[in-house]
Amino acid sequence: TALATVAAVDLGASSGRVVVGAVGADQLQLSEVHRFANEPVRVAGTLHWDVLSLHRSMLHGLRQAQQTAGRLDSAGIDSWAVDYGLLDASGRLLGNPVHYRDSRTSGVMADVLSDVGAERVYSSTGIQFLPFNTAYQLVAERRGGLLEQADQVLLVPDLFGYWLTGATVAEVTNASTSQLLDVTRRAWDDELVARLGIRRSLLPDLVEPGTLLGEVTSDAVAGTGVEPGMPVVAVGSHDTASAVVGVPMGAGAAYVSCGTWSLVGLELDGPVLTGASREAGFTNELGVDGTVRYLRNVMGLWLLQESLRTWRLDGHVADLGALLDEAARLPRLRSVVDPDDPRFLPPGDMPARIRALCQERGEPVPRTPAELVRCIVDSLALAYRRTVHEAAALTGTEVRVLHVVGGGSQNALLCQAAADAVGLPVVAGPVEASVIGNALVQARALGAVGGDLAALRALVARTQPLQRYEPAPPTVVWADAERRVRSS
Ligand code: LFR
Repeated sequence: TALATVAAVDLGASSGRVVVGAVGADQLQLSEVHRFANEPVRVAGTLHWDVLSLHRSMLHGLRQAQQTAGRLDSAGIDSWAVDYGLLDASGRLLGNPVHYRDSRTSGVMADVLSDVGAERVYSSTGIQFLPFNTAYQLVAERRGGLLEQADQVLLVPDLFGYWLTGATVAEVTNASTSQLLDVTRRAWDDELVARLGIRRSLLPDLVEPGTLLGEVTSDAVAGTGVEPGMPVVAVGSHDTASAVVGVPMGAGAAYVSCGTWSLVGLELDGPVLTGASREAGFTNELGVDGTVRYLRNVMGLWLLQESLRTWRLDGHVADLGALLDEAARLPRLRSVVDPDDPRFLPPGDMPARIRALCQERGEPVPRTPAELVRCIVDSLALAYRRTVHEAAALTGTEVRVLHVVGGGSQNALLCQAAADAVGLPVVAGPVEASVIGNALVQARALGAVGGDLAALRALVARTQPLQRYEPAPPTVVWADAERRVRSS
């Protein structure tokens, strides 16, 4: 039977990777050929992504992939959501793409919502109100004047796809995070776009995952050692969309896609657009095969990543493994915070911010790095508990197991805390769920594997190592801690 050899390019907020996937009816083998840091750069007061460096790293990875595999049947790209590049009429990049954690959007969402109304926006888009959604970034961009000169807006994975093939499209799973799509029709909400003062012609045609974008042009790879002519397939180009394809779940499952963010929720057949859902902060992002990712963004490992960065800047040797071991020996739930406090969003001194919030809330102030790590892990687990319970209640789902995928699935302290907090078994893995979802959608488009998401997930479950964590017997401590965090 057929075997597809594909390159999956997965760009996360803190690192990118190019992985060769060999995918067949009973085979799913991955080999990472290139991994690189994704470090934002602040220039003249604005926080940018270094897209050219990412592009060069991707090309380097594709060359490695072609050399390792001999020949590649296709490539696919996924990345973090909401951010974009602007192209002028001749297809050149206008300005340098801005990071969603930049402060240029501050106050924009409140302005837009007082104008258009949260209900109007949510009942069509189903997207949670995050200040950095593409919609608010474009309004900020309009105020800055650059949007007038632009001809097209391309979301990050679509921008890299364009640079490889010349095709300008908007892949729908990622486009849905813009908060400019009608989630029910899976189409741009033209009326909303107009009300925000965004020219409709800026937005490219939508494509579903599995669509062939085109072939790598010789011009795109001149002088890089990459062979032109390779097909590029649109995958679930939102990293979370690809990750959810890679969750080896069946009915009754919730998931945490645990990387820089923790995306916590369920897969649904259709959106939930009620007022209760809007107020609880749930999003309905579009998924592969007509599905909906019903979830909430929890601040995630960002809190740990930024704490480690702060300690290292201060000249400390901060080793995550050692800190987690030390934290595991400390009493749990001594200090907890709401990880989604907006003050944690921008880059900066996370330990100081966490201590300040503990102080304000009357929580014991964590002093040592290990105490802070314990506080972060417990606070994340507590947020997972609340989110899983709310998602179940809002959708009328009975959740029986929690899957944890992504880098955080390797964090045993967090996985056990999640099992205990939610009161359900945790199945951890795969680590590279986004890469797997990316590779599977390509392989299916090439005809090497068939079937629906259930069949793709069964292949993941058969081939990937998974680790199970049983919940500790139910205690009241998590419920008490939840009340502590939520009391005003
Ligand atoms: C995860 C993710 C989230 C999105 C955030 C910002 O990497 O894609 O799904 O909300 O990054 O783009």
